[in-house]
Amino acid sequence: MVQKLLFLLLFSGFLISSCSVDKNEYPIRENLSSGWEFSEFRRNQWNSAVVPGCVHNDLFINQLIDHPYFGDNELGLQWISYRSWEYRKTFSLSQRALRKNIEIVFDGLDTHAEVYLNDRLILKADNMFRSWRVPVNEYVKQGDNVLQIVFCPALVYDSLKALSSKYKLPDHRGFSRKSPYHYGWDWGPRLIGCGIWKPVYLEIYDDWRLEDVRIQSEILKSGEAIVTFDISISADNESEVTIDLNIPDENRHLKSKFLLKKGSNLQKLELTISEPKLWWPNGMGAPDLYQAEIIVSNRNNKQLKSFDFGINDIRLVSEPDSIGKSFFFKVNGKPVFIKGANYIPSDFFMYDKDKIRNNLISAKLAGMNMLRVWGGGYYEHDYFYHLADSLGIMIWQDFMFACNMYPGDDDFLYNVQQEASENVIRLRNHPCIALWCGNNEVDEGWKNWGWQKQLNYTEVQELYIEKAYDTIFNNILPSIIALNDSKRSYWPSSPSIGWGHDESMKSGDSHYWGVWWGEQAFEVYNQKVGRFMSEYGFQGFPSYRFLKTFGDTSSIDFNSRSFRNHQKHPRGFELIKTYMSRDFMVPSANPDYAFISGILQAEGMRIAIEAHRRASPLCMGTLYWQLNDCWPVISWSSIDYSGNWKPFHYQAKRSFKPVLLSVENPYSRPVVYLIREDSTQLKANLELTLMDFSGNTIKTHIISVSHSGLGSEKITDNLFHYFGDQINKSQSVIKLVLKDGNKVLFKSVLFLAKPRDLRLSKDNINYAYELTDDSCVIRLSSKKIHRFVEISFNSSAVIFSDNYFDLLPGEPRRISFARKGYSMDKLKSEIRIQSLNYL
Ligand code: BMA
Repeated sequence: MVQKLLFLLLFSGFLISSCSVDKNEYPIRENLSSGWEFSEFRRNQWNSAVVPGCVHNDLFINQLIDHPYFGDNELGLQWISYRSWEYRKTFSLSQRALRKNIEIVFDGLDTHAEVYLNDRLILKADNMFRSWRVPVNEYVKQGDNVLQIVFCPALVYDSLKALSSKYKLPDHRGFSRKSPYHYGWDWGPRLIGCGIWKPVYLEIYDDWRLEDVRIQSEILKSGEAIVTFDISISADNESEVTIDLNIPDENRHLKSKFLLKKGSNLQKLELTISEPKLWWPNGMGAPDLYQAEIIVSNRNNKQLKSFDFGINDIRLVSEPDSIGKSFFFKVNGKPVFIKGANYIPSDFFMYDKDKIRNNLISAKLAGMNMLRVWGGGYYEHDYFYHLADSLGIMIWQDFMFACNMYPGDDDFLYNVQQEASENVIRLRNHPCIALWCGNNEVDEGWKNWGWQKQLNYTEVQELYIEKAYDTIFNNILPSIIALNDSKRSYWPSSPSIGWGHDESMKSGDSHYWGVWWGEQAFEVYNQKVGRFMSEYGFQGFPSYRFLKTFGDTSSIDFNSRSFRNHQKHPRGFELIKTYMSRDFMVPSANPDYAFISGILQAEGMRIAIEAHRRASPLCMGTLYWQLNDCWPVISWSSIDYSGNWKPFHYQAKRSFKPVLLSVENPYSRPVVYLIREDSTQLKANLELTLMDFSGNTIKTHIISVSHSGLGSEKITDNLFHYFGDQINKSQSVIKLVLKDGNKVLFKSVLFLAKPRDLRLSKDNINYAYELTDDSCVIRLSSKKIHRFVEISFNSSAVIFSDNYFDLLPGEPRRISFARKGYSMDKLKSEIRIQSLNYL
């Protein structure tokens, strides 16, 4: 019972949903999100429903099912996907609301839905990624109105389509425009639900409507910026309006009169800003934003839109060069090395702002400048992009197609076209958007995964499939970008070439899965470096504390069905163990196993990230798989579903530092590289100290170092040359300190043998606490060297200034974290400190 309660608390995001409605936007905006009921279709068993939401959430909050995330409940809940579900609500309209235009707007319906208003069909929806606006004047009346939505199961729709289609798809989910991951993924459950997943409301107005404002900026050579505002207004008839544009930060105000014609209208306003504050990504400068407000008005009507915009120029440079074809980003004219990760939905079912915020802030804290919104999830909520704008995180935006082939019939193509235009228009004003990408691993799948044979395609079917691919990814999507967001780049498929081909290391972006899927050693990452690494990864367990909430068992039983249900990769556990036994002693106790698994992941990913950074400028970016989880699971993520940073996230923060000393081949022939993001020249000293595990210096050596700025340079060959036979690999380390005069630019410690071969002492770690007004500080020290020191709380996830670090004798560490009301007593009773030494 206690477990269940804890589980409910942890997953409270599941229960809470929120929608933000811009109150100023329209004269009358009637929110229809409350008072919904739902029932299985024609069962007439009505219960209250949460909108925005989904059927699984509604069944759960009405205690009709157990929580789908808990244990192996998912497996017993598959019936939900095969049933039709019905939602209804009554709303009342006053005489005053019966204006010339009454429209009902659904920001998102998941997915195949028929909508009835007062028993008359007003809409058939078939795309989760589109919104729907329906004029309803002829259907509404003064007083009570009944809105009813019937959702038909996507699984049934997919099967029927498969029967009538010219060809089978590798996965029938491709027939529905619904989040691919709902059908199950190698890090997520299979729970194919339905529901009103985004806000629903009425918009009531007379005569005309301010539809959209498109903002484009251009930075001129003179340093000035021209900002244009394309204002779209739809009108029932001719009338004159006044348009006011206010930019308070600049103290600018533009006013113009405009004659509306019947139908669609476009009015352009232009503004020159003489010393613009540019939007820069994290690490390059501030993500400056301007506030703007547009008011359109005449005697009877006044409509307003207020928004932030940024002035920047982000381009993908993909050009033939001596190696193959480059792939890098230029921001405001400057090439930038991309550091980041792939993003999946932050919760399987519900929109959870807190989780999005925690994930994005964690990305920023780790030094990231880009996230890739991966094509198997959904186009993220507006909040996500607003936050990315304000944090300086660039967004690589996939269209929602992943690991499958797609139909090419007219209805499907039309649907895709509408979806793509709408989402490009919704997102294009965000300065964070860096790239539009057609799909995830569709081209790679078609060329390398053997679908042709498995599905026995005829030649004609193959031609149809290729034509559909070409139409969607080489025609429809790029044309939509050209029309609606022409300054931004489009990339048809990620990766551009599959990882089995040498060419993938020379051109375009690469997903490298030879490590993990191909079971290659982590060290292979040193060779397999392409021009831009947009995916690679390795799984790691989340904390043991969190694992214990996955199911009923008080300890983790790897063989239990309940626990295994939270590992979705068919060979996940085996692969972790195989890799673990290569570098670590495999622990028998479960808490230790979880700890080592986390460190194993961090170590593997350190090798990958640093290999990519060392190869700059040949390689110009690294986006690991994956930042976050959408439910409690063992996966490739660096942040678990509860928001806690795995050891990997702390390592990513260290490996993404703007100044980094990175060592290749530490155990055999350590070669040191210096990576800097500053473009100035540097002359510095590298102090090398060979020491034993008690901190005694065996020998020191100083190397003078010069670095020409921006990028990676080798600064010394084989470190072992400096110390010769004084090295005892299992009992000594080399400390590296990079100094500019007395200023320490970077400091690290190099272990010379695999963790399992180190002769670490079980000597104590001493620690003391200190509370300030807003933070807690832990001071740690030890007489012997400690590898991978972990600080954890028993019951709360917090972000420490560092964690899973090495502790050197005579070099105490001071680790801080936000206090969040923790008392000294709580701290003392809940904090745990351990390291590899104790295992
Ligand atoms: C990548 C992703 C996902 C998958 C991951 C791990 O290729 O695109 O499809 O979850 O691999 O297998």
